[in-house]
Amino acid sequence: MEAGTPCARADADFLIPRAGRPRAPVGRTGPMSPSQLRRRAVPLALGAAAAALLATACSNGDDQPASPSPAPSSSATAGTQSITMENFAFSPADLQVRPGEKITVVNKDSAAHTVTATEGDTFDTGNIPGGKSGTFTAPAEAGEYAFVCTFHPNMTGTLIVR
Ligand SMILES: [Cu+2]
Repeated sequence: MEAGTPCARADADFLIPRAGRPRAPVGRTGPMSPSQLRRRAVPLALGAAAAALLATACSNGDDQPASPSPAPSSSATAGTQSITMENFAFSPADLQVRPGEKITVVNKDSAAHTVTATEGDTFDTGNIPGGKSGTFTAPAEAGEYAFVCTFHPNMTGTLIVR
């Protein structure tokens, strides 16, 4: 079914025989013969079947397929940590990672940026051109490591390793 197709539930509802629907005139021709009963029953059965089909197709189209496996819930898996550079700022500015964890750095600006440890040469992505991404590895020792973009000293952040 195409996305956005209106649900046919209203039509299906229309097809469902209702208790309140006017009945065929009674008493004019006397009790109905078995063949008359059959003729009268068939359209109703078809209508109910069509309604059921429509309802089924409708619910199948609207509902997401039931997924037996829930989405992974672990957030500290290696390789999932990332820093985004956007509008000349790091996001998040303070990132907590595990020792030795690999961190992806995505530059969404057009200008080049870096993630460079302020003290020593603990970690450094080097030049990440605009629209590109890079990686670096967190220090093995726990602690808080300030970092900066070497091109834009007002771009600062802290890597918290624990
Ligand atoms: Cu920069």
